[in-house]
Amino acid sequence: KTWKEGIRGVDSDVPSITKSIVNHVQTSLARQAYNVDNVGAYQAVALSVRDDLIANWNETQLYTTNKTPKRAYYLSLEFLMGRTLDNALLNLGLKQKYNEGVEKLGFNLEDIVDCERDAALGNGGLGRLAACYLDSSATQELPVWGYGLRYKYGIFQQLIAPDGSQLEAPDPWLNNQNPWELPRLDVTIEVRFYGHAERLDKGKAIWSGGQEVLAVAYDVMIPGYHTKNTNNLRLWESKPKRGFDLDSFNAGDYDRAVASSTSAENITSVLYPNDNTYIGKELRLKQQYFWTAASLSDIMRRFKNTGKNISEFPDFVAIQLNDTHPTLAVPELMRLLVDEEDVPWDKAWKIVTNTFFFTNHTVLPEALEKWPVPLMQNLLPRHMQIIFDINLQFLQSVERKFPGDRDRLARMSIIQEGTPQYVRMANLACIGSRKVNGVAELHSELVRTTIMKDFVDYYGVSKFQNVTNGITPRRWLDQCNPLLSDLITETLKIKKEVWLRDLYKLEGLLKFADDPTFQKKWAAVKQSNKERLAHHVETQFGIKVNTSAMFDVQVKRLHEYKRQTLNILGVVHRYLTLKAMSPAERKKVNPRVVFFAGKAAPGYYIAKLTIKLIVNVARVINEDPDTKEYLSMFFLPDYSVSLAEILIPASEVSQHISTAGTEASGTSNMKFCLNGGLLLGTVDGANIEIAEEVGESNVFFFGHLTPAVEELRYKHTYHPVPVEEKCPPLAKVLNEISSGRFGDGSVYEPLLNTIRQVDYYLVTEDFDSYIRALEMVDTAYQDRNGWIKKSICTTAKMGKFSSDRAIMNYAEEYWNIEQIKVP
Ligand code: 26W
Repeated sequence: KTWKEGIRGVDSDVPSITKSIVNHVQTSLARQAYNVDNVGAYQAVALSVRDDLIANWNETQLYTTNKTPKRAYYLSLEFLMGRTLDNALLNLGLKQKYNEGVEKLGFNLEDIVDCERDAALGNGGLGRLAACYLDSSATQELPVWGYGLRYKYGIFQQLIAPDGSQLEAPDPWLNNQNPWELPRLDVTIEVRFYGHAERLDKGKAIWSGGQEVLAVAYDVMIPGYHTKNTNNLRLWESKPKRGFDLDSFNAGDYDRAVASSTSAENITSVLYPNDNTYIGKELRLKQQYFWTAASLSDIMRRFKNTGKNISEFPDFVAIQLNDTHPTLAVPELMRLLVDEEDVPWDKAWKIVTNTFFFTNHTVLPEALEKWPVPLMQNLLPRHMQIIFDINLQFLQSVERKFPGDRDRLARMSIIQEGTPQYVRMANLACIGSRKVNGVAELHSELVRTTIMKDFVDYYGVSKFQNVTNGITPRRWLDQCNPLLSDLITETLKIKKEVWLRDLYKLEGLLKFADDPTFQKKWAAVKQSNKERLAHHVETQFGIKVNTSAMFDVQVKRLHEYKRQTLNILGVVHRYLTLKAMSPAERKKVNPRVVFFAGKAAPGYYIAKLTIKLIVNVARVINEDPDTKEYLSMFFLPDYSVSLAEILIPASEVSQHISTAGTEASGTSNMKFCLNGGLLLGTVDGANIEIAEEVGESNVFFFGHLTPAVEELRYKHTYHPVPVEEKCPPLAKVLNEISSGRFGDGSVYEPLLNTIRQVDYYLVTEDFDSYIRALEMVDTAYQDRNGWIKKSICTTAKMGKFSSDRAIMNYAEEYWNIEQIKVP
């Protein structure tokens, strides 16, 4: 008996695969077989794979529905899925056969795979984490559904103008049809906005009037790895309830009639491109309510179909809130229970607080969502009542526990007083949930001691836990780095599917860490991935890259707390040092290529200026005949999941250098290390746990620790010391930039002044130790075999960071759901 038993499609042979592809070309695409380009071939191949996914998905859903187990729902405003075809082929074990089949038809599978557009319905870490968790839920055969929005436009496409400015273009990712979704035009839900709420007795109310829009379901199939189990991601699209507003139409006001339908469609038009910065736009609140209302109504309908009693709701439904974005689900479930199901308030509250679980992903104050009460009152009058009622009961109970502590009440209140008042979504999410978790040990501790401190005092510490993030080793090793995956399989002498499902098995590599033949093969894989990246960069951007230099990578959203500035200032420092050397001295230097990529929020001025600085410094140093052999730098535009899949396997060092205490976890740090890249970072987020696993001698740590940060910031504000005094080498770097060495220096003053003045993220405090850490990297790299050994040992110890471990943690500790084997 093999894993293939009962899985639809996995036993197809090559002739039946080619037949199915040709069939789709002629029927679904209505094209002639001799008249197909790569894009057409991609569509036909995708449709052919989709047939198998649908069969498995159908059986899974049918079986699970009949079995009526407890289910978990992952509510996330973002799912950063990337491409699907390659992943689906690997999960179904069909890659080899499709390779052959496609070849027989005169195509190349890699080229076909490259035709797919990324599904980029997310900003960064939070959205990609949701995608990894879907992969792991399906692989672990857990009854988990994702719920999100089907944005017409994903994260914007980033263009870099010749002067280094970031430009944003829309991402119409659905233009060429999306074979991976199943429109469920029969699953539609009405969602109300505005109107008025009239209180009845016993805490109930009637909400009526206002505007009604329709939510239409689109289902995305999520295949598990080597299992029939195929889960569902349900994305909602907004539609006008009637094509036009009859009243306006009758009044002869055609424009207005059409405008109301446009406003309904606008709700799911575009993903908001802010990451870690809250912007209080009404349309964003509309998105949040539209999505939580549609999802909860769907979940409630599914629960009621089981015929269970409403009090059993939490025994059959667990809902994970991915950050505060879906927090309206708390008052919405109260509304459904109290107003529509006639459940008494207290009983309803018990159901609610046993259903929800809340994950916090950031402690940055500017990221915490708070909505103006007048805005919410107008858009969601009934929810505002419910929130005030929840708050009143809650504060009364706090008052009983801590009598007379007015400050505490003010801090814990869901409502922040002032003009206007605000609804604090994190407080509401915490009060409405059974458990609250952070995403790495340090971060969870910060949640307990800073933003949630009062709540820990009130509820006790056991409500506040940790689940360290994880990544799926299917996409982030097997798919993106097939050479390494094969080398590991051949070395461990166990089947690939075994270690890909139990990543701790990678520890078996440790005993080969000193083996010279293995080391040689390991290094050859890295070299080949460096060449793959170089080839990509050359064909896409027309830039030549020196593949014998060390590849040093920092790719992530541009943000001051992530400190791309530290990296670029370090590069300038290195450049100045090289310039001051004699040619003979330079020959001893380790050549280095520094890659950057990442998007800046369109309104984030300082982040955009950082990109401009990187691009313009790169222009100068890449052209300098004295140094270009030893140091070059590239900003790769339009960072995406697909670009990450090429960059990560090619990296020898990657940088995760946030100010201590600011990066909740980071997940790309795990991806780089899994692919044998070494970590250069601060003592922050999941870096700490990575170091615990791989050993401190295998990472390059630097910088102040979290407890020092607050005190240093205080000093910066009240007893500032000029950078010339504090850190002369950094002052020199800043002055070189100001003085125009990399183009008009005045352009960069606002950026440089953030460092010269308050320096909130402590670049001046960490610069010296950062430069020393870079030197340690150089020294370690000179010892070729020592370096390769570190690389092997790093990969070998990454077992903990599989998202399978993380998702099982949620399933067992929080959701209390069980694995289901579809027969
Ligand atoms: C309201 C604006 C906004 C938008 C997105 C605020 C906050 C967010 C996200 C929560 C930001 C985010 O993606 N956080 C990242 O979450 C990852 C997954 O847990 C962590 O690995 C990153 O460290 C964290 O920055």
